[in-house]
Amino acid sequence: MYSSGSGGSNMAAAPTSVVVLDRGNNTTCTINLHGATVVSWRVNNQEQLFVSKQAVFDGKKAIRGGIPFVFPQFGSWNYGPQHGFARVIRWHVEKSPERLPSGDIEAMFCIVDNEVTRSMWNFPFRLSYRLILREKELHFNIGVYNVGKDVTFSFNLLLHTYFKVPDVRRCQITGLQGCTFVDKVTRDGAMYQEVRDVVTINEYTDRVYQNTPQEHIITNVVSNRKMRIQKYNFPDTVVWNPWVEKAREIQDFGDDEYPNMICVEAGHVSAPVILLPGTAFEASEILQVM
Ligand code: TA6
Repeated sequence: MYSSGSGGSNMAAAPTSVVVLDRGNNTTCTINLHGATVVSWRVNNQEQLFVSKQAVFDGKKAIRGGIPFVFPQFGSWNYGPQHGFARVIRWHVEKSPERLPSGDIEAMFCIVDNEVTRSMWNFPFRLSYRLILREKELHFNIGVYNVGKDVTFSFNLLLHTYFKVPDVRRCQITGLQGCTFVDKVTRDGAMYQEVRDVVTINEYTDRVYQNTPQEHIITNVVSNRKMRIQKYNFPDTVVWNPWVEKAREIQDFGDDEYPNMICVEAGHVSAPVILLPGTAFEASEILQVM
């Protein structure tokens, strides 16, 4: 189902196309074609994702919240915008929402290289993004194709997921104990090791955990339930909360919003993916409300 409109809470916006997967039972997933950003995932009418009240939908910058698609660069980039171009360009609908025999809803989105992307990153590629909405799960399957014949390219890939939480100070994240991480808060570029069995957030946090396990659980998400993250071919996990000081600095983020979100992001960012001509890279993630 297509509808024009912002696909987010801020209605005063330039119309962009929005695709809605509706499984029934007030279980839906809404994708804004600007960046193929998932801007809403409702399970039994409970919104699982955080979108800032100050998010803009003018098609000019990344949507602040939901699940921005980070490619081909994670972090600052000399050749283009921070976190790459995928989250700020318009995607195509490769397959409109369709009910599968299982009752789940599937849709596919894609981008291919064009003069805009080549002006920043001069490689021929195709990026395919398949979403499946299940009863209490959202599945993401990503394919990156090097459609060239003679040039190898490398890239980062990450799903920058903003989970909605009643109070981030009550959340616990499992599966990070023993992992090394880069702490982008200290910016000393040093490697640290996580000693806690569960990671909690009580200050400005911006960490890239490396070679993390396939599964994380976040406690005390919406309705005090748990969110299970399973990831495949995403070796890294980024944990971010801007806290007070950074929240004030981010224009499209409310000063009082940081307690109500936590970013736990599956990605391939510590080392780039190196893709030979004519080959593909696939990664997937499953989010499950427990
Ligand atoms: O994923 C964490 C992070 O890399 C932080 O360093 C912070 O910059 C955040 O992404 C948001 O970045 P953005 O470009 O969307 O403001």
